[in-house]
Amino acid sequence: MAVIRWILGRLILLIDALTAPRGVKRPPELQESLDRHTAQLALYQFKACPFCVKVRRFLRKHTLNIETRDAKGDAQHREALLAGGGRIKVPCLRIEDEQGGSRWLYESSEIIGYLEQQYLQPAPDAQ
Ligand SMILES: N[C@@H](CCC(=O)N[C@@H](CS)C(=O)NCC(=O)O)C(=O)O
Repeated sequence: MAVIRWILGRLILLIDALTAPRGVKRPPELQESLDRHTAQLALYQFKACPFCVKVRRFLRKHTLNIETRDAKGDAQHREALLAGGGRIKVPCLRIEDEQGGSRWLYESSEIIGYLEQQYLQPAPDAQ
């Protein structure tokens, strides 16, 4: 079973690498501003988890530069996920607020929805 899971994981990574989305190109000042906002985020993930691949592809497609943290191989990140989020389940987005507090968002679709709403919607006065 572990071998089959390993093979499937490699296959997912291979397909992901072969079909990687290009990523939007923004004017540098716009990208820098976006990067400053997304610096408060971290994605806890496993490399070969299909739900994590889904979120990482979304990040790449929209050029959202968000730090990814390996919650499988890195014991510190794994402990932080368990302590902060309450369980070892990935993907999980850690959202830090201005006061240094954090919110832990599970579920790939929820994460993508949050990122779309927070960072990819045009400002109301730009519509
Ligand atoms: N519905 C979830 C599924 C996430 C999921 O099943 N992740 C697996 C790794 S691929 C996991 O963390 N399993 C550990 C667990 O559920 O305790 C999503 O879309 O994010």
